[in-house]
Amino acid sequence: MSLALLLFFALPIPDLQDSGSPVSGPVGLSEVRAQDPAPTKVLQTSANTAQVRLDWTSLPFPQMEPGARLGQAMALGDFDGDGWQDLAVSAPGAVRPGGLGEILVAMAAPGGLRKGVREILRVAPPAHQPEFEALEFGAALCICELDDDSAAELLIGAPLSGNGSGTVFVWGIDSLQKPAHMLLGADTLPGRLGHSVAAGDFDGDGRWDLAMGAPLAHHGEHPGGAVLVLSTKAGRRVLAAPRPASGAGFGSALAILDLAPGAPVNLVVSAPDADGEGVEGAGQVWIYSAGLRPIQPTLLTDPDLDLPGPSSFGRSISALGKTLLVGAPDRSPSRAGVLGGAFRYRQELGRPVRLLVQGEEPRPSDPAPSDRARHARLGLRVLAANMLGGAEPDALVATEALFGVEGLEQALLIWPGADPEAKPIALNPPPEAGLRWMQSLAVDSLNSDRACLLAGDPSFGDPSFGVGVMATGSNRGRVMLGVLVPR
Ligand SMILES: [Ca+2]
Ligand SMILES: [Ca+2]
Ligand SMILES: [Ca+2]
Repeated sequence: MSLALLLFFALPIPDLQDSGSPVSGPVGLSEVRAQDPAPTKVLQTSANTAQVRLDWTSLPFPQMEPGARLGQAMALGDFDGDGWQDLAVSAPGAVRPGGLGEILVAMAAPGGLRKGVREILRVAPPAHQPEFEALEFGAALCICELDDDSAAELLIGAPLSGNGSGTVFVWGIDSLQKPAHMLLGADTLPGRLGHSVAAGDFDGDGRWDLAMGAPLAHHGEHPGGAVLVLSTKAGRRVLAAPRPASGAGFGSALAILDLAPGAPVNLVVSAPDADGEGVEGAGQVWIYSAGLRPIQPTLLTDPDLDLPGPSSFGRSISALGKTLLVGAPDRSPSRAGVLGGAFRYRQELGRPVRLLVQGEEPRPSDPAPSDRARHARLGLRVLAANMLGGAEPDALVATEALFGVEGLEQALLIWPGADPEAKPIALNPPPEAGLRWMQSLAVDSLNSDRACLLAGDPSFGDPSFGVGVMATGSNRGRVMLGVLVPR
């Protein structure tokens, strides 16, 4: 990044009230709801386990200390510009001189991560600020391009820094040996700033812009979260929660929707704790038009209007190209228990086509259907990625416990993108999988003849650690690489 650009980003926000929030209320909202005539397909979840499996190996990161949680977040990017995607992984609980959190970057060997790791770089927060500690450094990561060279930079959220105000760092400018640079200090937009990060050219000037979620922010008269956008064309802007309500969690997750190659991208912002019409915690997802034009963003909500409880629609979101996935892990189609769900939207003929992926109803023959179903939480995490080789992105959907797949406590399902009618494939977990073995996910499909899945497991650790009812393992964490092979 040039010094001028850094200074541009470092300018103070003149007035949060006049920062150009494009929304003021519900007037003119374009809502996609159940009555939308776009076709809805309810896909089956009877997972097909017969086709492929993952061949797992552990990436050679050094062993972390207990509580480090390596694998909490990850981002794939070519940080040295050699053409092979490297992997940045955070350990936000690692104790370091600059605070809590460290990022390890696995530099891929020629041939990609699947062929090996050439070097591990360590990125810690700057240690020279005695009055300031970075906390939960690396809780959110994404790649960005700030200096227009062939090597990616890394955007790093540290949402608990500054008493929970939140800070954002950037790493990889000029030299990979330099520590992360603080891009935004505490109190820029207090409220867990950096809980989520995303980057892309929102304003259409050809240069990358940055977005950072602050889901607990109160922006002027707008409680309920906000997103800070650093636009190369328009400067700093704050997107406030479009329907102001405390606790909505607007900015909890961000995604980039790229509907037309070469055109500015759309910014997708979720508010998974927002109330719906008569339903607490229904959840919302907002799509801001390319160019961040001052018009109402598009609202997506759970298509079922009569859900009995919270849905948490938007707890996880992921986009690739024109495909948007939305996870709703708390949705319950009946009162039998929490099953969860995930939705796939694709822009076709100017109207999103909604594909519904819904958790299974408990079967009457099941001995304790409600207990098992309550923990399903399908859609806890979603990832749109090219993994199976089709023309359309595949949908990876994680669940805490999938009812009906033998032997899997947590399950990762993949719905082929090429054939929307196809049944999902249940991917086998790595050996000794921790409780959250798919906390973070990425697919490296550019550098290998066969795609590989990267799974961050911050819960991994010594099995004997903390024996007892509350035993959670030592949470050292690890990162697994799974190569898709025929079964
Ligand atoms: Ca590289
Ligand atoms: Ca660069
Ligand atoms: Ca731009």
